[in-house]
Amino acid sequence: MSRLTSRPRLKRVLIILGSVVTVVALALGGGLLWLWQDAEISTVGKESFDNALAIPPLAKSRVDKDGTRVFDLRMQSGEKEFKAGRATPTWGFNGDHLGPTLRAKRGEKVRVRIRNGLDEASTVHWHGMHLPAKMDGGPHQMIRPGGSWSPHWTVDQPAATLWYHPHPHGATEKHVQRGLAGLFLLDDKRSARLALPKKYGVDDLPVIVQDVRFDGAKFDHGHKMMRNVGFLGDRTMVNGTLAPYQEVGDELIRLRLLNASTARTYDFGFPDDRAFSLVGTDGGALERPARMQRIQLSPGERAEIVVRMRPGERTVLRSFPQDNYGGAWQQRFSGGDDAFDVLQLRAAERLRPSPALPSELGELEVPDGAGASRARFFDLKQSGINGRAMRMDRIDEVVTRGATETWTVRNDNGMPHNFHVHDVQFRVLEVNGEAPPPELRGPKDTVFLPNGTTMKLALRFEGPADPKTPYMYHCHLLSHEDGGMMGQFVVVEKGQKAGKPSGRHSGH
Ligand SMILES: [Cu+2]
Repeated sequence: MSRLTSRPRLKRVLIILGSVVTVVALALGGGLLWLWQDAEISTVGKESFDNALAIPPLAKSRVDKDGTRVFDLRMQSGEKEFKAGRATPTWGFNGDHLGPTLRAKRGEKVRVRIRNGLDEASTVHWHGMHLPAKMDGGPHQMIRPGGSWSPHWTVDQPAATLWYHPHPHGATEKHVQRGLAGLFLLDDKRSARLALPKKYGVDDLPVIVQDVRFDGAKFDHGHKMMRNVGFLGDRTMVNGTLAPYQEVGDELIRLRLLNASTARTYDFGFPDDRAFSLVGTDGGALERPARMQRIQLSPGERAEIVVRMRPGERTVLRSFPQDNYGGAWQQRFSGGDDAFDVLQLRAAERLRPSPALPSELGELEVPDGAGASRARFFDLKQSGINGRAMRMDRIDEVVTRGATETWTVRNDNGMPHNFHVHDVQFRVLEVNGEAPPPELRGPKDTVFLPNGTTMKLALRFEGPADPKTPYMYHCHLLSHEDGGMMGQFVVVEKGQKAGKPSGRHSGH
């Protein structure tokens, strides 16, 4: 009897089980499909371009009795209307959002008097600058709320587009996202002589690109599911301007592109695929202009490009989808499939003639690896570099002043990373065993390493020696950096040992 009834019951149970499994599988599949489709962002063709681009003002400075150029920066909180009638809480330098453009010449002594008017401790780091470790503004040079700090150094490097931003251990992403960032332009005799567009805000435009997402009037800094690169916004702004346009009146326009986003990598170009000339990378001029149609920049990287305008035209600086993230999954969830209309350029009906670009820009000062005395290896993992998460009281690497070294950096961590080294401009010798492309042939301080990339770099450490105060090397995807993807090196005299890191907030 029981055997006769158990068969249909078993069948019913199997049918129900099968249905439940099917429903769950469909739901999971549907959820994944939704996540996959929801992850792709495009603002192409959707931007109104009805806001005039803000040009960060040049910072005022004065020259001291001893010839030092002195700047004042105050970190402060405020509000800014990115959208009319909606006040967004922000942070800025000498204003509500972002900061003025500092400018100095090679050979000049500079001092920046910084006051922290925030209710949180922070730092100001000079990204790309060669300077003593104590002046670097890394996590060991914290400025308490209400406190001040006056780093000073002598500019001794070629003309370049550098920038400044906070670097407090564990909170850099938040401080940059709220608006603490600005440009630091360096000039030299060569840059004064070269026939490149150089009228700031006219034919030489600062282009600070950041992605944002709004929650009503407020910034939404939340990380979405699967985005292990960190924060990815759903639109871009330039110099803090949403939907920006810029009127231009010259044939040749120089764009100083800075990716000041926290995690997003862009691939810049124009909708008509016009070629432009890359004239500079992170640390200054290339040997000669390189014609290209796209330039990829990961967080922290800069590029100076010169683009030719046609009278009366409107064109758009666009970021295109990227296909080199090392896999479809990473590409989708790390922002590689996204596209943005970033900045509209509106050319006047009659354009002022620009001189032709020089065919040679000059010699590189970065080392070529000859006579390297030491090779080091860096394995990039989100959990830490070379298997170790950042510790404020641990020196990871000790380098000798004046030494040239080669650093091999590898990412096989299954997600994009990049690599930034403080104090130096380096040369990329190899990318996966091959000669680097033109955009990696200039002076660099930050390089993009998608999964499956190994780069060999040549670096020279000129000092001064300071065995107790470290410089940082780290991933510049800021939530990775905050999470411990950072290490410390000191520069010492030959035979000298590293000391214990000093600094008010060491041992964090
Ligand atoms: Cu990273």
